[in-house]
Amino acid sequence: MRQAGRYLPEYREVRGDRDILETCKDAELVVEITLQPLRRMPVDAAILFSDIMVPLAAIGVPVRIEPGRGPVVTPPIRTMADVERLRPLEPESDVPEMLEAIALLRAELEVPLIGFAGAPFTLASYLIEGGPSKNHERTKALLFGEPAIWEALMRRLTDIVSVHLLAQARAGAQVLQVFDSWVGALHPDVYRRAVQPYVREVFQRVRAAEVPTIHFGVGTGELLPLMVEGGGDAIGIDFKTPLDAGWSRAGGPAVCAVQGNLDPAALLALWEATEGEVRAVLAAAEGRDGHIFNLGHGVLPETDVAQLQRVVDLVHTETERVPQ
Ligand code: 1CP
Repeated sequence: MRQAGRYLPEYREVRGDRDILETCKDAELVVEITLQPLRRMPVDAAILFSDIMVPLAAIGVPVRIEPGRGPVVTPPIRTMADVERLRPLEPESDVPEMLEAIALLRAELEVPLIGFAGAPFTLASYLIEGGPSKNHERTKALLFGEPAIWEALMRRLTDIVSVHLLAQARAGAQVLQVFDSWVGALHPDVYRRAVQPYVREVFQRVRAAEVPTIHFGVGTGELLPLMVEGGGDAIGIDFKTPLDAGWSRAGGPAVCAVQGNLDPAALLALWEATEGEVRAVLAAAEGRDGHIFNLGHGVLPETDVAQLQRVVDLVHTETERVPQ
């Protein structure tokens, strides 16, 4: 999840006041930061240190990540002329450091490496809003009011995202996660019409990589069946949706695996309370195959590492999958 490294003092030390997008262009730093959480606890997979805005920065979109805020795009992208300036991604020349870091990581890691990208809608929302947004109203206004611009933008982003994911898999990523973090802002009918076709194309193109895929969004209780249709071997269930009900809505274990869904805020409580929440997630999964235990969204920066370590141990003990 986003900000995985942010709760670690060693991450803050390595980053210093360097810009996160600059950090992503240094293969050795990317390797180091990706490995940091694994040195602290025996999680079952590593997530590449990167950000969903990396491929957009790489094709020249004026984006920076503001500390404490997130991605800011100035000027934002709102006209057909703006959209036409988004050129295709050429991973070998645009994100060579990321590909190099993936290869280096594969040589070091004993657990699978997860590569990722933002989904077209979530990327579009940053481009159109110009930054993080609560209600995504400009994005929706464009989607409703300027369908030709919306379609052109989503087509270009679909291509960029697919090419970016396929390159990560070729470089060695063993799982690919697609973050459609903000898609929960949409009515299901709007999702079906204006988002799902593009997400489906991403998953169809990525199938060529022959690696498992995860499809994640927040506030998606109403969208889960449509997200499953969009694609992904596993569907993320956010922390506001009961895992068992969400899994049923997604079609159940015969249709897809699920990832989730501890409330990240539960990690801030006393251990007894945290433990109760972890056990509740495990109980909802009922030990069925196809449950990937995870947080229901990104880890909060103020989280105590010891709490995460205890959660990892508890999950391993309870699921009898303690690594050797
Ligand atoms: O090690 C890790 O943290 C994993 C690498 C990672 C991932 C998977 C980062 C680094 N970003 C992401 C994905 C990401 N980035 C998502 C999708 C996952 C999610 O929903 O959380 C999103 C929406 C972003 C955009 C983004 N980047 C935000 C959110 C802003 C908003 O709209 O609320 C923020 C705060 C960032 C900055 C960022 N990216 C990553 C980190 C560690 C940080 C924190 C800032 C920093 O350390 O400087």
